[in-house]
Amino acid sequence: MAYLARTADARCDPQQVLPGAKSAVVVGLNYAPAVSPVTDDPTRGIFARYALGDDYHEVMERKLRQLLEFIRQHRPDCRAKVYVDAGPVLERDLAWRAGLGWFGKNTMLINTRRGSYFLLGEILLDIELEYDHPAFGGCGKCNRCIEACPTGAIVAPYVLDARRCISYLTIELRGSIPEELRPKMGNRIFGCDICQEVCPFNQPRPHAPLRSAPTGEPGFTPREVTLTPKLTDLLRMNEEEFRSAFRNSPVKRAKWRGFRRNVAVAVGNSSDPDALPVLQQELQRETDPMVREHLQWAMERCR
Ligand code: B12
Ligand code: SF4
Ligand code: SF4
Repeated sequence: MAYLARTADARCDPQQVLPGAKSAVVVGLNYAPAVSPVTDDPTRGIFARYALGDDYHEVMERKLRQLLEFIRQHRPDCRAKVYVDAGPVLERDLAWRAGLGWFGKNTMLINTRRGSYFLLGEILLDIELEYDHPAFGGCGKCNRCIEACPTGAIVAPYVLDARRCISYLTIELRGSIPEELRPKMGNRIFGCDICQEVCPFNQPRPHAPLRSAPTGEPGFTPREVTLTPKLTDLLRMNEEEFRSAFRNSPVKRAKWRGFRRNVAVAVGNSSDPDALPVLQQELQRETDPMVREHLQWAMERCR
């Protein structure tokens, strides 16, 4: 994630991204699914909630472009930049200032009424608007996320060591997963929501029924392949099947070899002796040394 350091100056100063910027319209898009993708069965995989359906970058950008069209009907000459995740923008900081939520100790932006299962996007504008106030709220004495994180990635309240985070290890990391962290990853094969699953602000209460209420966005409907799939079925997939199953899905970011690496680690963590023949077969056809090493590790564990 060296790009974060490379673009640090621009991230801290929207003027460098849009000279003359005066406002940011920040939006949150709910992605909570109607069914839980979590399973206790170690022979099945868990995908992060945001990755169950279509790629949110495209879904959100479409909506933001519509919003920009509306703004331009009123201010045709305004200059603007639309961003979802990928731009050099500190999205959570802007979202906090815009009143969408406050910072949890797990570093997520949390909305007291809705929880944290929402994604951020923004339109930077060179016009002045009526400004909202920063969101008010906090975790109090709760430390559940810090205690629940299996890899110890939340090293202090509000401080995340991304190198230990399962989300980084399964999505961003291109090479080998450090061996000491593999057993702690369980069956999370793409992203991780554990520090959100345990958060009281994601549990619906009579006074806050919107917390984790299912999204109304049809593009986020879970695909069959992302709902607790059998790990050995995923391991048997070929590259073409992977591409077709995850077309227009965030999962393609892990790339084919990264995905196989993740599944191999989860199979190893399942300690399932029935997976041995599949691992053996995959080892025979796999040519990538990095993936082979993870398959061998999984075989040791299943034996
Ligand atoms: C790099 C990145 C990651 C990295 C590092 C995450 C991290 N915590 O820094 C990794 C790969 C680990 C990751 C994981 C995830 N990510 Co991410 N990630 C990003 C990305 C691209 C940049 C974040 C960044 O700049 N981090 C560096 C630090 C310095 O920035 P920051 O956390 O935003 O914090 C700044 C301010 O917010 C503020 N601040 C932070 N903490 C506090 C505390 C207090 C008290 C105060 C006052 C201020 C404050 O100060 C910081 C410096 O200005 C953003 C998109 C974007 N462009 O911003 C998405 C983003 C943060 N990720 C997102 C999501 C959904 C996730 C995952 C849930 C995905 C998953 N299920 O696997 C996990 C959650 C892990 C976790 N607990 O954070 C969402 C978060 C939405 C939300 N409601 O908060 C974002 C905003 C993407 C989006 N467009 O929706 N992510
Ligand atoms: S996403 Fe998972 S690994 Fe990362 S900090 Fe949260 S609980 Fe820990
Ligand atoms: S689990 Fe507790 S400490 Fe962690 S973010 Fe939620 S309220 Fe805050």
